[in-house]
Amino acid sequence: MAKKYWDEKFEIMNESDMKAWQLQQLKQTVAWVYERVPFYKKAFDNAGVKPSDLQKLEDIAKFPFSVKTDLRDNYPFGLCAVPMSDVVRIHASSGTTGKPITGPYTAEDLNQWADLMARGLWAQEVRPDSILQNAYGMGLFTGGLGFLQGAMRIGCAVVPSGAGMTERQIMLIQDFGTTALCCTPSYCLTIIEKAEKMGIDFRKTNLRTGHFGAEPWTVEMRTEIEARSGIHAYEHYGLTELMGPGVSFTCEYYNIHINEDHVLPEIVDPGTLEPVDLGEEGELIFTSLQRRAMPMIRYRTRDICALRRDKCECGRTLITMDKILGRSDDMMIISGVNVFPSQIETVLMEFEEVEPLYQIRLRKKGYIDHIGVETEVKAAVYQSGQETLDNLCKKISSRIQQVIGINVPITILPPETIERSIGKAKRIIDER
Ligand code: ADP
Ligand code: K
Ligand code: ZN
Repeated sequence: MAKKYWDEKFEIMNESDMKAWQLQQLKQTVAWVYERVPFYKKAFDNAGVKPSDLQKLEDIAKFPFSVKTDLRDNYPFGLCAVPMSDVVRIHASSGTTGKPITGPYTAEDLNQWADLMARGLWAQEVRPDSILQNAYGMGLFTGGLGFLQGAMRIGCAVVPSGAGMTERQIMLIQDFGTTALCCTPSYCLTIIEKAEKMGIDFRKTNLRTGHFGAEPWTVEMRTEIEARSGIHAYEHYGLTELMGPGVSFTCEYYNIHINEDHVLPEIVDPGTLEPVDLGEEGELIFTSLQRRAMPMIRYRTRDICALRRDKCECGRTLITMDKILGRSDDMMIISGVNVFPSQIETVLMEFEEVEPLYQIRLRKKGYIDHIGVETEVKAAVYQSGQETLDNLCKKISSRIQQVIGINVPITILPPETIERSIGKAKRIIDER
């Protein structure tokens, strides 16, 4: 019989065993960086803590945080804990927000990463007889090679199509009988839109699962993808600083399980940096537990979500995280209200007339930030006259007012105006 879990030992480990495992790994990792990375030695010394202060898991709270600028200040390899002779690969972030973040790996780091990717993909129905089309960008970005290695570990037939050339993606799905599609959720929507224009229904192909990640997307967006393609839309989450994708993955119940045998999660209040309770929203913090080339200690991801330890029907005991509300970098303060693009997305997706395409224009009037939301509507709706469109804009505005509490003007752009994403969609156009 085929196994249900890729790594049963850790995926269904009970909480106390997991905590014991985490503590043991944590002690080793903290000592590892203290001895090898001057940045951490100095940071620990300044905070008056030493690796031996770590007696129980909660003691992690005594250790200093690390942030993106620490990586930038030590660019490119200042936080690397091993000599280059032990590094076998170096990835870098796509640089959404400035200079790239580097990610060096030892051979064992790569091995573990591949295994974690296999764990997630296995939970998402990928098997040796799957045909997996990997449309994440190949190269420096961790997405492409991360998914490739995980799929190879399972032994499925990988089609490394890379990002872009959308018509060719659709041809490959049809001709090769692709069963699993890996890409960003926004690129999947680009592919679906193009297929619809070509008169192709993915329900009539072998495509069954999508493995989406690398950017925030709402439940409403996921539902739209599933309704328009007939696939089950699974999710992956990760960041270059912590290896890339492979930090967490959804099971069939859409719960996002964190690979907590490899990364220790915490949630803190982004203002006070004090830990918050399970179920409470805050900034996600991770400490590497097994990585050796560049272990991160209490790394502030700037991603906002909550952690939960609820029982999941899939049987996995791995802690879960809520869907990411957004990055704190993308948080806008409008009329004193904190707004994330995902909140706008949720409202827009309530409207059947609206396409899942939008951008938020951020402007300054005097000292105050204002936003305007631009979206596209279905072609038929667009042709139905200015009055209809004006009414629709009013309806969307008043719904945003009701849900988020701010007044936002809506502009409906002509079809095909908003740039179609092949990777991470750009939601905010900052004109300040
Ligand atoms: P960059 O910072 O250049 O985008 P990364 O590829 O390392 O480089 O991006 C990691 C970030 O992408 C995460 O911190 C998070 O903000 C976002 N991300 C990745 N996966 C998801 C996901 N499933 N849901 C929401 N956001 C995600
Ligand atoms: K195979
Ligand atoms: Zn589950």
